[in-house]
Amino acid sequence: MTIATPSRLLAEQQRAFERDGYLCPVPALTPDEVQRHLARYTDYVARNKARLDALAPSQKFQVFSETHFVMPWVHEIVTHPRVLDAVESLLGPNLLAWNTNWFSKMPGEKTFVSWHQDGTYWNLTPPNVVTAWVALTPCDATNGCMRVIPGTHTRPAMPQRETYNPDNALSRGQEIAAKVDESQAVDLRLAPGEMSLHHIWIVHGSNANTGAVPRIGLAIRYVRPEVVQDSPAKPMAILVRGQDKHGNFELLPPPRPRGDGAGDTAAEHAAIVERIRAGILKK
Ligand SMILES: O=C(O)CCC(=O)C(=O)O
Repeated sequence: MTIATPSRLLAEQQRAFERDGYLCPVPALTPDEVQRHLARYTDYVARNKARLDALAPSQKFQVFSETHFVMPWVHEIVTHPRVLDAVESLLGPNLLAWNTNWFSKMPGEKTFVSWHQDGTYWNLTPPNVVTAWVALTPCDATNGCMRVIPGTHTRPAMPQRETYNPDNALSRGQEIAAKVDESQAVDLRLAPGEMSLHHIWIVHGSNANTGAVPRIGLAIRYVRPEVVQDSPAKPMAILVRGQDKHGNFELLPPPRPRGDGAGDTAAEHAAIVERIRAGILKK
C-alpha cells in the first residue's frame, strides 16, 4: 500500500489513470492562488484584446501557447508543488514542462474542441507524456468542460483529419475521422483550483460554452526527459523537477520577473511559439 503525502497520488489513483487514461478531479491551487492567477490572466487578455479580437479561435495559439516560458506567474502554476507531485506520481521524478495552452471559452462563444488524440500530431515517443489541465473557473457540461472516452489510450490510434474549422480551438481543426462512441464520454467537471490529468493518447474534446460562466484553464504538457520529438528543430522545455541526462530538449531558464508575454518579451514569446509549433505541425 502506497503511503501518500497530501499531493502525491494514491496507488489506486495511479491505477485508475493507467486503466482509464485520465484522473479527475485532483486538487491543485488554493482559492487565493486561483484569484491571483485569474486576475493576471484577465489582465493579459485585456492587454492583448486588439490582437485576440482579430483572430479566429484556431489562431489564438499565438497568444495563449507557451506563456510559461515568458510569464513568471504561469511558470508558478507549472511548477506548483501539488501539480508536480501528482504528475511525478505518474511520470517519475524527472519532469520537463514542454508545451502549455490556455483554453478559454466565454459564454456564447462558438469555440469548441473536436474529438482528437494528442499523440497523433505531437510526434513524441515514447508516450511518457501527461497533461495537467488546471481550472481557474468552474468547468462543467454547461460551459464546455473537457470530455474524455475512458480507455481509448490503450487502443490502436484512430485516424485523424484536419478540418481547419475556424471555431475549433485546435490550430488545424484536427478531428478523429471515425465514429466516436459519445455514449461512453465522461465530463471532466472541475471546481476552480482543481485539475484533471490525461494521457497523450486518450480521445478527448469539448463542446461550446452554452452556459453563463467563463471556462478558463491551463493545459500543461509534462514529459520525461528521455522522450524524443521527431521535429525539425530541437524542442524547448523547462526542467521543473529532478534532472535531465538525455539532452533531447533545449532547456530554457525560468522566465525573468518582468516578462509578461507583451512588451519586452513579445518577440521572445513569438519565437518560442513558432519553434514549438514547428515540432507539432510536422507531418
Ligand atoms: O480544453 C479543452 O477543451 C481541450 C483541451 C485539450 O485538447 C488538451 O488539453 O489536450
